[in-house]
Amino acid sequence: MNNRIVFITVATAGIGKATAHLFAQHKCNIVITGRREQRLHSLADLLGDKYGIEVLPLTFDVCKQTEVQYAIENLPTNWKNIDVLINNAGLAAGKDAIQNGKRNNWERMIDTNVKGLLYVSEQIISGMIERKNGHIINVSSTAGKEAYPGGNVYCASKHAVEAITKGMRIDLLPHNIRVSQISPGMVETEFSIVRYDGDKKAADETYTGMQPLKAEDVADAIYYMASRPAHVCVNDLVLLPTAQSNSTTVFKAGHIS
Ligand code: 8X3
Repeated sequence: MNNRIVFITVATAGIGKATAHLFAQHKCNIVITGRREQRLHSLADLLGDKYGIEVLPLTFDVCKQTEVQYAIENLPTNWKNIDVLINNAGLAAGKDAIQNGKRNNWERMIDTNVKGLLYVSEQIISGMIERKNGHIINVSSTAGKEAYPGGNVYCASKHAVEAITKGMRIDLLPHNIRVSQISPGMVETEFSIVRYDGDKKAADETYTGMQPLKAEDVADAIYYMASRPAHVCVNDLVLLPTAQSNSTTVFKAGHIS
């Protein structure tokens, strides 16, 4: 993977950050994006110093199409040939039953998980087509496989990611572009803190009594997909903690819940 250019959306925390570290360790040059400029620049400095690679921090919100387009159209020439795009930006907001759901939460999830992924991909796919080379890795979820109580719109957004992944793979087939997806189950990151709007107690309870995946476990699987030989495409990698068999069946504190 030496000297490959890897573009990771929202690398300031969680899976994105762990993935940035792992690809940097493998001597890739990394574009990291996010909205939190200070965190992004600190991470860029850290990765560059620690691994001796080039890092380009790009501050934009994936939900804002014009910001996405401006940032990617104006990439410095030596950063334009992106080899791997990792569409990591995504969130869950709320876990209310559909009848109690908040419209603002629905919009945030659809804007980030679906529209954001499309806005970024659109800007990067054209160059990959010209070069007849590229790999897109979409971070989906087990929520893209099945619905669960209170998951409604989050699950819908991840089902959309799964459909977009499959569609991309069909449409980009003649252009030698690999399209992969990773579908993790429970991963302990800021995910649940965001989902429960900062309620740390509710977030902690999600994982109490069981061992969830770590961001590094998911990064490891993403790196595995990206580092296969060019003729191999891992279409989908479903990764769950040993203590979870599907979205609704988890072995917690000695009981199935
Ligand atoms: C994260 C997994 O089970 O919280 O996407 O939906 S879950």
